Amino acid sequence: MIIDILTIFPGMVAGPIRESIIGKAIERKLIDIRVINIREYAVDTHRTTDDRPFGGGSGMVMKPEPLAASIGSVRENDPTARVILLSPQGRLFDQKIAFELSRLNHICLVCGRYEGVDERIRNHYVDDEISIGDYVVTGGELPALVIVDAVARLLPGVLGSDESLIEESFTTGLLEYPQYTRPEIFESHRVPDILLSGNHGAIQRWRRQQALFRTWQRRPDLLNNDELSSEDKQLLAEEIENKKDLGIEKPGN
Ligand code: 9WO
Repeated sequence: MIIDILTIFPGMVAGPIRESIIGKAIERKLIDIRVINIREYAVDTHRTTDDRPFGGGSGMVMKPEPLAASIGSVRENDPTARVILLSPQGRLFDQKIAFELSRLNHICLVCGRYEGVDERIRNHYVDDEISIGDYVVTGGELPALVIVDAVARLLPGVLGSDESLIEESFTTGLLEYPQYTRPEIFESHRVPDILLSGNHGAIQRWRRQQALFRTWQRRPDLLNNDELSSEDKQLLAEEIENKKDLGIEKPGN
């Protein structure tokens, strides 16, 4: 897979990519990430990438020409590349979109800065617009890194075989069950007995029940009741009763 990142701050993305599992995936030629400085496509003597908004108001807007030229250079060597603008107005990124992108041969992530990009870029140069969430950041670079990380780890061979198995079991659409490691007693708090029992059937059942309960308690939006088996419904109902008896009820925060 080829991932192009268009930015006026190439240093902001180069470091994190080099230092992560993505760096290893690049060395192993599983991904090719090219960081392109939009400023190099600005033709005036000062290499200007921003200008004042028509209609007045504060702040600056990304000029269309350098963005158009840099996107154009990507498209002309691969017309099939999916050009994606990172923007608070985009569709909300989730694991389903990560899978969708991981199936493409070439994506081009365009990072906005200042108060935004000229609307004509959005309308005539961009194929797709993605947001990583409803909060204000100073530009698209960190959101682009989030997407690169989430997509890269889904490519065949990027994760080790152990991690790939874990990945599969996480694709349940539920939150994680509670995890413990040594010591058995930490600051007087014990690991649940069942995890020390050696009864793998009982452990599996407990983990499934915990995952169901946590999801019900903290992220009910992720629970689709129609998709739960009758055993899942029973496990969840049982745990809701258990926790009620302990005085723990919704909401979980
Ligand atoms: C403005 C805004 C207004 C109300 C609620 C949330 C809001 N977020 C923003 C905002 O993030 N403005 C941009 C900051 C202006 C252009 C440069 N910035 C930016 C953010 N580029 N890309 C993002 C971004 C944010 C989240 N997901 C993907 C990209």
